[in-house]
Amino acid sequence: MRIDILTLFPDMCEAFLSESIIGRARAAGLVDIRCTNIRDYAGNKHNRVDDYPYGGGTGMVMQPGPIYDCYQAVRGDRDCHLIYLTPQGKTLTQERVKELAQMDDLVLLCGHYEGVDERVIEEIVDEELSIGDYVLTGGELPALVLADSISRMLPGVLANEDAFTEESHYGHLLEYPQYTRPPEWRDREVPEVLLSGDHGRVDRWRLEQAVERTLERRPDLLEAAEEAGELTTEEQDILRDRKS
Ligand code: 9WO
Repeated sequence: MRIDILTLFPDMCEAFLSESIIGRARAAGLVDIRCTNIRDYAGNKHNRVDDYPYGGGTGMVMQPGPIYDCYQAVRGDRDCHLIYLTPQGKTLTQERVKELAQMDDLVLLCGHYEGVDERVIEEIVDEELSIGDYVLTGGELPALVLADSISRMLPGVLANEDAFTEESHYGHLLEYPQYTRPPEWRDREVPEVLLSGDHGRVDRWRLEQAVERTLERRPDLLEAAEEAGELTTEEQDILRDRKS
């Protein structure tokens, strides 16, 4: 899969994408992520890409021309899906991440200043996505969040394909608590069951913890899963045991 990020801050994006698991995945050729500077398509000698908003008001708006030209250059003759990261978009979900991970050519458009001229959004944007209800100074961090969430779903990117299967098993539940060495730290002990070596008891305990946490912190997730008939019989048992 190829992901292009169109941004005024390619170095900031590149710095994140060169590190850790995504950096390794790129080096291994598992995902092709490229950052392109919209300013390279300013088309004027002062390299201007923004201007005052028609109708007045504070700040600056990104002009349509450089964004359009940048996109056409990056696209070439490929058929791309262009996503604009904005608080006005639909909220990103893991389900949408999995669907996007099936696509071949994604382009992520990062806005800056007070926004982007509406006409270029109408002209080239296929989808608007938000990563949550807050405002940032630009779309770079949301684009990196999206690129990260998609990349980890690609075959071979995660060391253990476990995270994959676990995720589908615990899809509508929050994660169970995790522990590592030492077995005692600041008077806090690792739950005995995890040291028991009894995999059946461990699995059961983890599922109970996941259900307990979800009921406490995100009851909406369980309700939705129950509604959609997505609860396993084991999960239904735990919920029933708990109520009695
Ligand atoms: C800033 C601003 C200042 C004064 C008056 C109006 C204003 N609007 C904005 C604004 O929305 N700026 C955005 C900054 C323009 C598009 C890129 N920016 C952005 C994207 N901020 N937050 C996001 C974002 C994207 C996806 N999910 C969450 C947040």
